[in-house]
Amino acid sequence: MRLLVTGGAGFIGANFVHATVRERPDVRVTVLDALTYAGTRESLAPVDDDIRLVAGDITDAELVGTLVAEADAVVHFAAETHVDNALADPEPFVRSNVVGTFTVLEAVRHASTSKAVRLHHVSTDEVYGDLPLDSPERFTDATPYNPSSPYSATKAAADMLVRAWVRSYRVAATLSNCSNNYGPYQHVEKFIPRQITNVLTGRRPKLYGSGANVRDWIHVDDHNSAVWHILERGETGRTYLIGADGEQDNLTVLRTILRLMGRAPDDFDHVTDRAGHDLRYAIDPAPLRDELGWKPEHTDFETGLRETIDWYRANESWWGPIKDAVESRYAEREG
Ligand code: NAD
Ligand code: TDX
Repeated sequence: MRLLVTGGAGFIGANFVHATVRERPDVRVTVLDALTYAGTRESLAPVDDDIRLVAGDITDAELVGTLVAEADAVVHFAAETHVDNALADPEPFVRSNVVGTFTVLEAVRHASTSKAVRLHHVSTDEVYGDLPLDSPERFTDATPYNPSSPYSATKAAADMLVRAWVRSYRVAATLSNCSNNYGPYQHVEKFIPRQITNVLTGRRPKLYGSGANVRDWIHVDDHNSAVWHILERGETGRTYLIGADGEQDNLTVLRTILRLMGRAPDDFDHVTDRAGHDLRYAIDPAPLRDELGWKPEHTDFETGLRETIDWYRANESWWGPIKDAVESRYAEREG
């Protein structure tokens, strides 16, 4: 199989490429990535000799058309992904997430006139908006879209384009909406790596608001094994929700990090809350488990977190050079 992976130099995409090279020697991987601030060649260094990396933008119709024409399948991860950045400047989110997904869809549509091309579009649970705290309710594929932030609105728009291209042009696409990922190679702007690297650099971790907001954590390798399940066994046109029953409030996650890193439970700062901060996400992954037979393997969050802390400890060369700049930007916002 010739597989095109957009956004393969980012957090989830790089882990997906590593796992694919490790576990599927029959797959030839090409990565298309614009190498924005969030994507770096270093994340693909361990598989350098096994893949082709094309530095380019998913809004470049000619380039995307050429690469899709060479592929049997496309997994589309590329996007602007950070909610705080979207609040500060939404324009790149509209461009990469909406126009970029449109460009990928058009390339798949045109290539599909002469051969079969399978597309998997990677999306987020944030398209569903948020749930009340302390309710048993979870998102399902029947939950209406209700995005809160410029980030989630652009991901919702992209999902709608994919659904329309399936219905109108019979593009052979599946979609997935996953909950919050954690693991190695995640940008230090995101919650878990930010706090780990704050501790490692002698800074105090920063908690938005009271920390009561709940996220449904999944290890990145479990997200990626679900993507492979859907690519191989999923039904075209279907949306699959990916989650691993990992609900935790932010304060609890932060206290676990502090304990695993030998810090006192209150050794952190409360900072200005995020505007429009979604309260709670929770996924019901039943169809993925029952129909496609997927199950997560990294279900012990504390073990996964300990391994993630060890990875950041051992890989300061990967995150160290950007840490100060990320914290300076945060300091402007957080006062
Ligand atoms: P990331 O920000 O770490 O990586 C995104 C990658 O896309 C980067 O390598 C970047 O260079 C690339 N990119 C951005 N704009 C591009 C463009 N215009 N052309 C080509 N490449 C471009 O993000 P991530 O956390 O790995 O997320 C990957 C995908 O998974 C996204 O679609 C995101 O919405 C989705 N997702 C993420 C999470 C999560 O918890 N991180 C959860 C659910 C879904
Ligand atoms: O310093 C922080 N302190 C803090 O309390 C940061 C960066 C975040 N937070 C809070 C905000 C959220 O409630 O932690 C939670 C997680 O924040 P993020 O890591 O920014 O993730 P989130 O906004 O939940 O979105 C993530 O999951 C869904 C990804 O960034 C998205 O790309 C994905 O779609």
